[in-house]
Amino acid sequence: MRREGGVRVDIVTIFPEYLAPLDLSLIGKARSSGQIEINVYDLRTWTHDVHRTVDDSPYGGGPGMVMRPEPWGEALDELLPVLEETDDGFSRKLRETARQEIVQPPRRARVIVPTPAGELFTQALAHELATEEHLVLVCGRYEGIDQRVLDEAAQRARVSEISIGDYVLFGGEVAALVMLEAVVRLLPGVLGNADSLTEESHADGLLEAPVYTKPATWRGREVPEVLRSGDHGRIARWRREESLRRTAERRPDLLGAAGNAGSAGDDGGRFPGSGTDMAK
Ligand code: JD8
Repeated sequence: MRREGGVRVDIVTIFPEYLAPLDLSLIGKARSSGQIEINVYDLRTWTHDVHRTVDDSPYGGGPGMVMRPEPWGEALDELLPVLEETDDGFSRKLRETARQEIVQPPRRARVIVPTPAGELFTQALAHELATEEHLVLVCGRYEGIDQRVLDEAAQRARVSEISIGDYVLFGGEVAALVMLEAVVRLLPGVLGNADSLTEESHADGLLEAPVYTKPATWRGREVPEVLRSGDHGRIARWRREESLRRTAERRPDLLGAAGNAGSAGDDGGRFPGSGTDMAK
């Protein structure tokens, strides 16, 4: 049962078993504690022929098959709240109920369509999706889904086509798992200590520093002395230095994006564009 303020996530796919990992670990715990309700649906539920057909040949020719619009249309008819148009995007019906209950009318559902042709998924987008009340993940296969399904859904929900990266997968299920894990861990109370949210990669736009634990010496390899010094100021500076060094080496594109392009702080200019003030 989803608790007040909990997030509802509906996932539609022809391979429901692909989403089994959502029963595990912290996402599994968040589900059983009601912080999040995740429903996985088999698209074939909304087919009516003996072969439960979900695909057909592409108009205009070309390789592979395309997912038929009808099963998706019926699925989204069932999962998306019916809205009568009002000027500010909230349905008249929902507004009436809201007025009676004097609460903020519920927002439209957010339909997420994983696709290699989508906007790139980022930590910032994960934070945005973590504010949604109702997410509907549309997991395609084959060459993709008839575009009219998304155009139709946009009448009744905010539709976002999102890619998890510039490489090609077989379908949307793995991408849905990636996005859901990134979003669920941002929900209040899911992560043991929320602090770790602030110190991690991409939280401040930089890659995180290397991490170590006991033993202090392993196979002749030492843990950096600074980390065993107990001097939290030195440790913080070392970690910042390591973050900048790694980011400059592996993801220089992030340095600019980390909002401190160009201003050469007193890091001796070792991180052009980092502008970080290391002295403090
Ligand atoms: C959804 C069908 C396969 C894609 C022909 C291969 C996301 N970053 C990403 N890479 N690939 C996907 C993705 C691939 C998908 C579907 C997402 C549905 N396919 C298609 C077009 C080329 N086949 C993705 N997010």
